Amino acid sequence: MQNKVNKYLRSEMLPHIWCPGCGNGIVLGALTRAFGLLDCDQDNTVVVSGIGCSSRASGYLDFSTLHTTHGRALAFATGIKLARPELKVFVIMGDGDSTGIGGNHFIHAARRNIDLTAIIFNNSIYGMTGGQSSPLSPLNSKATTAPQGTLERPFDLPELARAAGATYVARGTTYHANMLTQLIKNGADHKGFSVVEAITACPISYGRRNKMGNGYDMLLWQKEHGIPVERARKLEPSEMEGKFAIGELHKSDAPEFTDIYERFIDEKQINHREAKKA
Ligand SMILES: Cc1ncc(C[n+]2csc(CCOP(=O)(O)OP(=O)(O)O)c2C)c(N)n1
Repeated sequence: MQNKVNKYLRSEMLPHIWCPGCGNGIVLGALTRAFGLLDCDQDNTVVVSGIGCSSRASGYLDFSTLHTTHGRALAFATGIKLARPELKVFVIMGDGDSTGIGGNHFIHAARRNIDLTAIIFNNSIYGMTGGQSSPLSPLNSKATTAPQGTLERPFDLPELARAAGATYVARGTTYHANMLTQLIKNGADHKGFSVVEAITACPISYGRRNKMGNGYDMLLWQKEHGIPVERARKLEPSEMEGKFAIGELHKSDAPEFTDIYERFIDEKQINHREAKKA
């Protein structure tokens, strides 16, 4: 498997910039193995990212990649997909990138059900800028902008995605790396807007401030708090308190946006030709 996926990495760009204990490399590994399972063609796959530690992942991948502006990865990806619907487009974003500055693009990509696979590296914090709270920071967690703990409730990202119209929604963690690989692969196989939340550790800007230990301790935390969705659905809300479901959380069928758009263009061209003939 490793030989099969090495070709997807720009090894000349390594070593990566991530801190010791950061989980982003595990998400990148899962993503790379998912490319292998999908047998992705490097000439017909595009990886788009926003700005942040996690968004640096696109630079390590050997595809046509775009490292765009903060919060705008989905806008760039939407343009690419509309211009070249035959391309497979993956979008890498951080929790701040996707639900803070990019929250508007996120809900509208979901609303359109455009065929993109979004992977959200959720480290609960704005990592690159040193630890400001994000819309996914847990209630009462500490950040540079909330030294006594944030008073704001976080989004439940899968619920937000599903309610906005995403037709494939999953959540994995860096502890459950094989599951994460499979979730990304299934998301990419699904036609429509797919969202895979990857819970990842930021020991430096989040863990340290919130007394969660080092990268290893934070992986164990994921192991203890991530409950497979089949089991989570049988538990009482009180038993799920502080825990989160992992696995495929939502899957549905709905018209996909580039299909709708192409049909619309075809119809207009036929009408235009007929009008010219008459
Ligand atoms: C328009 C704009 N605003 C603010 C910034 C500064 N900035 C760079 S990265 C970042 C936060 C990234 O956090 P997140 O998306 O959670 O990704 P992480 O670094 O944690 O992976 C911010 C605010 C910027 N680059 N551009």
